[in-house]
Amino acid sequence: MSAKFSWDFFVQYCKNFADNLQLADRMSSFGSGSGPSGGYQLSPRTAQLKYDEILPMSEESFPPTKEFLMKIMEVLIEFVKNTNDRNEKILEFHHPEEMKRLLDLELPERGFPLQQLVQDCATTLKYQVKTGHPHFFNQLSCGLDLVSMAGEWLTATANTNMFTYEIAPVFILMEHVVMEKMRSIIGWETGDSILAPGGSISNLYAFLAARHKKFPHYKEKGLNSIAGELVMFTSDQCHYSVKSCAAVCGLGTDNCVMVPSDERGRMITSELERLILERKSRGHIPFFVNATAGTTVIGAFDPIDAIADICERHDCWLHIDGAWGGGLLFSKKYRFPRFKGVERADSVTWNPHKLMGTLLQCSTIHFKEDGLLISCNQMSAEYLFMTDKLYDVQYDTGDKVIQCGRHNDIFKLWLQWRAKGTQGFERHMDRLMELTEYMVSRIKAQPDKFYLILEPELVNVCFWYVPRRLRSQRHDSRREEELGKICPILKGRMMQSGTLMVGYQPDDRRPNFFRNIISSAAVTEKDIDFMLNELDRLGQDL
Ligand code: ABU
Repeated sequence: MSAKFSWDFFVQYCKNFADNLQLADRMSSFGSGSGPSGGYQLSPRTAQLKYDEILPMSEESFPPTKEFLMKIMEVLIEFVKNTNDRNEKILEFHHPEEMKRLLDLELPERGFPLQQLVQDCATTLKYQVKTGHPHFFNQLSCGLDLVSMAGEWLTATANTNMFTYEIAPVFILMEHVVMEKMRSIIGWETGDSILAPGGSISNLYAFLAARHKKFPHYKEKGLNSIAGELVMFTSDQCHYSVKSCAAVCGLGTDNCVMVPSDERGRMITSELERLILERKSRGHIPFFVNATAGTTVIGAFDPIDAIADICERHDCWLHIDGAWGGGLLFSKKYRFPRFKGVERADSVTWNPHKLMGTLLQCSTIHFKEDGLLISCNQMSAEYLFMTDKLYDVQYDTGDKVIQCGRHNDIFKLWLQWRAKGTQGFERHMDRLMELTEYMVSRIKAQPDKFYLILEPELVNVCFWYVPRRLRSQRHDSRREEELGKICPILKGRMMQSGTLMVGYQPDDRRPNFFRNIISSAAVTEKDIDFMLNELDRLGQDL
């Protein structure tokens, strides 16, 4: 793509966006209504129009079409404003039955007019959790990056499918550029990549490519082409999607061997080798090892370099599930030792919609070897992937994947990268890690109120809140049981009050504990102080 083309495209996009904002301002100041009680009123004439009286069905109707879309834009921008307002609640919680009463979810026989649709949008966002709120620490994907969001708006407007260059020429080229850049950050000069619908499916692509590489006849001959039981290995802290590959792809979950992890949640490599040898002695075929770079709960990094040595000795494919931790590849400060040896992997999953803050969803899978994806997944559907098209058909990337239609997840990432630059992403990673260190220091400074479970390797801070009655008790398994019971009650209070969201879960070593995630660019030290104080406010009588 030439620089000129992308610049024109960007300038035009910004102009349109600015025009729209001005119009929205004008409409608000004319008292057309904004905000939850303002009702987002359309003009009387436009309000009662139906969907078939605006574009594309009514060709003469551009003014009401524009008015309708601008009003929707107003609803969205108000949500953005509220999301970033620390005095606003994160959510207005209602139990499902109560929520059903509050919402009108009816699908009518005859369609509603435009005014009702505007209200439907406003009501939907009124009850939606603001995952971009600075006090939302609940999920791996937090935050609302506004450039990426603008990209998503454009994507929705362009409404194209990513299977052929024919219908998505700009986006396909963007995908090439961004994927190549991500591979170079991993440390590969060649290779191939694709965007997939989520980290779990990215991991599945890695599994499929690994099996295809070792058993190229599987594609045509199926199970009969493999004389023996295939076995895969992953740590007992891995994301469940790795085990799901074994179920989905015919190995059976008994052939997804869970390798024990150490007290920090990292795979014990001596155990990996022992288990590979044990399976080999039974005549099985170990072929795939998954190393996790950032486990979901604890944020642990498996020792990639040592695992790569074992994979080389036993001829196993090495996949890195960096769906969560992948963003740290940007950081010179935090990349090592966590990702040491990553360039030795055969495939890497990396989700920009997590640490990088790209809007959901944006998940990538990268392969060191070029050509494997297409060879593994190509079905050559003649109605889509004709080889005699007027352009170079290697750009018809749709035949590399097992799905047909593919959502455009690249533009929002490309635009975000244009805004931040590679350095901006590096700064973002360093900032998230610094905030995590700040949170740890604040927890350590209040040992009566909080108990840090382990020193984080990533932005997951795992801890217990200690209510007043348990503060003088010795910390042992009995106290942990009690602290575990506090978590769901305190989480319930957070949601009822709408002021804070922090996740909790048990793991195989301990009862419920809080897992706080700092992956939003909106968070500051003050928000971390707020979080700890609010936990104490909500929980001290427990
Ligand atoms: N795919 C893992 C997401 C889990 C979380 O956000 O907590």
